[in-house]
Amino acid sequence: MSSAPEHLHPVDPSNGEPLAPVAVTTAEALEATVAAARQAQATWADTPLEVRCSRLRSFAAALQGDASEALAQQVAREMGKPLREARAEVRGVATRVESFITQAARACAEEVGVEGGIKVTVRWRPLGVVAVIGPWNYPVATPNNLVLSALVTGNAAVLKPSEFTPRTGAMYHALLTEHLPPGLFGLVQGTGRVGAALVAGDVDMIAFTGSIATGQAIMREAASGMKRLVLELGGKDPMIVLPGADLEAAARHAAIEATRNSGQVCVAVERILVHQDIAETFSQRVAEIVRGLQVGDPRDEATQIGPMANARQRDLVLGQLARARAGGARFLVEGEARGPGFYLSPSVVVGVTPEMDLAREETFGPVVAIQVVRDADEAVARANDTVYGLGASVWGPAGAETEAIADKLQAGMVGVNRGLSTAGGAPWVGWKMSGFGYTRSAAGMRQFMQPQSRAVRA
Ligand code: TXE
Repeated sequence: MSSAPEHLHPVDPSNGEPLAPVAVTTAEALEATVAAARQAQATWADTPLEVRCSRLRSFAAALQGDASEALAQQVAREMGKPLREARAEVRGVATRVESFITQAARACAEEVGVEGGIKVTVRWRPLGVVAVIGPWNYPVATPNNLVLSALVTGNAAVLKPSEFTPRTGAMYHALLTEHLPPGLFGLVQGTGRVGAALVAGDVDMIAFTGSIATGQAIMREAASGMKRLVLELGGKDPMIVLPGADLEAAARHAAIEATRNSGQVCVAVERILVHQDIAETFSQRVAEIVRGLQVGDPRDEATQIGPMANARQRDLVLGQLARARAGGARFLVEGEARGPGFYLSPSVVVGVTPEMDLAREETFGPVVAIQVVRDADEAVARANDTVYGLGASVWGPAGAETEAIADKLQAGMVGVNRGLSTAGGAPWVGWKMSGFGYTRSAAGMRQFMQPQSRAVRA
């Protein structure tokens, strides 16, 4: 990293116009931010859990009204998320605080046992400073999950937002840091270079959401210091649809969850595997719903699909669509790119085959990609034929038979006749190359902690 002043140049995805530049953090400032976090953490670790929780509660209480609306507007401006989705993202940050607190209380509880005259206590201690490196697709909710997990368990956190959403990151940081001791939650800005410098810095853990390639780079860099890792990486979530399913509910889920946030969702429906006996009816209904989706300016209240977040992502999706067409896929709905800005309206593609990159690579775009299968066994085989394993869902008759199919899926989070869910304190977790470590749930909180056993002769 250089010490010369540099800037990020974010762009408004709805019109391609430059937004105000954001200064990149210098090497010296990064070091000072991490050092301040480390110093503040020593006191924070000894601060009772109830006090830590009350700080988070006051953040949640403040994230209402004007503050909440300003943050949602910023998300819409910087990444093109339709305003009503952006509002839901921000609202979720405030409402989820209580569940972090509940899980942290479970995670921090000491375990005591006596055996052979020896009293053994297991204490869960914070790791120290957690580097949080965020993506652009949920620029508030995703870093927030990692930052709150770190803080509530007694760690300090230093956030590097995505270079595509730096101001959203800065606004979130300003709102939360007001409720915390000085220095405990730091912010650095920049591209992957700054991210790499943060990983290499004096941090104890890296909590990351983004691409597999970056996750691997972080893992390599972290190896020298044996730093702890929680990585949430890409996904290629399959949705299996079988005879006997509620086809209307399934079609609606497919259409909405493949195109929400322009498909730029970690657990979007990326692949549909539909049984041959219902494929035609299902696909036509999906197409009908998708045709009714409102594409437009993210700040327009009626908009359901805004622009894609950046030109690179739009072009990646257009490339996958062009190659699918060349490979013989058919478009029931033809997505169109238009400017100014990075608009790409949704597509419904049938005749997708397992070799197409539309079936193999993460698309992260507004595309419903439909493959036809002979039976449930073929659906399961294709669903699992991937390096990814984030989410999955299976739609069929209610009961044990459909649940038995879910048992065979290699994904961290599986939904049966619905999308996946983290209700009831379930973890947010990927299998195979979709993740390493996990969050939410008491066990997820413990990823941010170190168990320490103490044996005392009675
Ligand atoms: O990810 P990157 P991007 C997938 C999705 C998308 C692709 C790229 O397919 O098209 O990833 O997205 C920082 N050391 N997902 O560009 O490049 C970088 O500055 C440390 C899946 O956002 O991985 C940014 O802050 N940090 C997904 C963050 O890492 C580095 C969610 C993510 O950047 C770094 C998001 C380095 N060497 C994207 N290099 C999901 N499914 O959850 C970059 N960064």
